[in-house]
Amino acid sequence: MYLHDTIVAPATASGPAALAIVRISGPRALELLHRVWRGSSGAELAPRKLVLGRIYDPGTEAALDQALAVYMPAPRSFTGEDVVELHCHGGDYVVRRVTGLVVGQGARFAERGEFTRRAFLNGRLDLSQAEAIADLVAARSDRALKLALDGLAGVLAARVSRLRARSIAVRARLEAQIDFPDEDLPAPCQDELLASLAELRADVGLLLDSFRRGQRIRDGARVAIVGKPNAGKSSILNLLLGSERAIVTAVPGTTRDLIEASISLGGDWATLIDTAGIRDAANEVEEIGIQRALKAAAEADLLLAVFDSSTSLEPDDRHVIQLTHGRAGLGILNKSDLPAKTSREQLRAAGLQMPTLRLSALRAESAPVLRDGLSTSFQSLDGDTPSDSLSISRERHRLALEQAEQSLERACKAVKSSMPPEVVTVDLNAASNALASITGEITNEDVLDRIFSEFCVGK
Ligand SMILES: Nc1nc2c(ncn2[C@@H]2O[C@H](COP(=O)(O)OP(=O)(O)O)[C@@H](O)[C@H]2O)c(=O)[nH]1
Ligand SMILES: [Mg+2]
Repeated sequence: MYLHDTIVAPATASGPAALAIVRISGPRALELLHRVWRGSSGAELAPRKLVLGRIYDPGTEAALDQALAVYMPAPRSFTGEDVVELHCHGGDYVVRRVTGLVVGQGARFAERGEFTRRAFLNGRLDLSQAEAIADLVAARSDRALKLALDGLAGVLAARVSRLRARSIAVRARLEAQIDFPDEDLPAPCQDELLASLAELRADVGLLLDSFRRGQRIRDGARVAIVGKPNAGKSSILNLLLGSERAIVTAVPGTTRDLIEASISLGGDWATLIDTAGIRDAANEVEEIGIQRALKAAAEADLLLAVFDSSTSLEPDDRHVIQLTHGRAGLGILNKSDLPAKTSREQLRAAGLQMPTLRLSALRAESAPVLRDGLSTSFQSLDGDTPSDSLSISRERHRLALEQAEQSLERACKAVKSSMPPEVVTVDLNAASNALASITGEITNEDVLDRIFSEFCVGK
């Protein structure tokens, strides 16, 4: 029944809105439209033209809504099938009724991501482009949007296809050798083969290395706020959020569990994690909180290390400084409104290498200074990677590239130890299949089920 039946679902989110779109796709799309919708004053439906009309209940002839309809005939539609859209008024009840009418006439309610899945199965887009649609819908920053748009434009697919073509070309050379086994491969040919394999492996490795950056762009950077109790960590979180998200008190050890909140910073999205103060714990609950703080710090992309400038440096501060070694982030010398007992120079002498800002978390004017500092830290995470360079951001892509890299590594070893070409081609085949799984040239139902189940209904 798959692909032969006609599906329907709202393409827009629920909740009151000016408009809502109900989408129908499949061979009976146009017929079903005509059963529930009629053009006003005899208006005829022409492909790709919005026409005003009314939706009727075919059972009772009662009018349900005034709606625009548009018909996109196969194969030049999103799914590659006949597609009809009804642009109705955006009330949940109206949308439910209209969808119900279409189902009543013989359509099936679509599964999650089924429209996009059909687009993939009909060759309208490859799997990486389908995933990019989900990323586009979920994007929360300019950079995430750009990454998703590149994916949708097929930038990743093209890069992966080129890598795959190269691995197929090497295999073709080897196969020529299998066909003429009497002719020994001359040494220069072997060197050339090894060089091509090593170069291909390095290029797969380059794409693989972009994963952390891509993931950071897609999901946002994780910023852990660390420091001894009462340094002002929760106040820094609240300052950045512009709201009293975390409880702030003069009692040391107030924050026990991790508190996460996300903010948009320039073209980036960041998740801030407020943690328990780091010190020798007074009790078991606090100790658990401290362990969580240390784990959050270890996993974060950036650290905001907060120090209380109104107190002298203590062993707890030195512990925090140790955590920052080799890490990106910012030092905050907080409570600049109080007389200073700790200076930037003292922090530096104690081993703090991160750039340090002196400010007061209680003053609103500190917020833009802190945001600027954080933005600069974000940029430093990219190192010298050009801002427009392609990154992979999905675990599925990372795994496939890792498989390809390992297979190419084995192929290199096999050539070096003069294994028969048949052995090398097995590894090359594996590499090429792993690459093909990214674009979905080779795939299976389970993988498709997993990918499309993260879509919403109607997408
Ligand atoms: N004077 C002054 N007090 C601050 C500043 N930042 C935080 N505090 C106070 O220091 C205490 C501890 O702050 P809090 O944010 O809970 O620290 P945390 O334990 O590190 O999360 C509270 O009484 C805050 O009001 C600041 O910049 N200046
Ligand atoms: Mg706190």
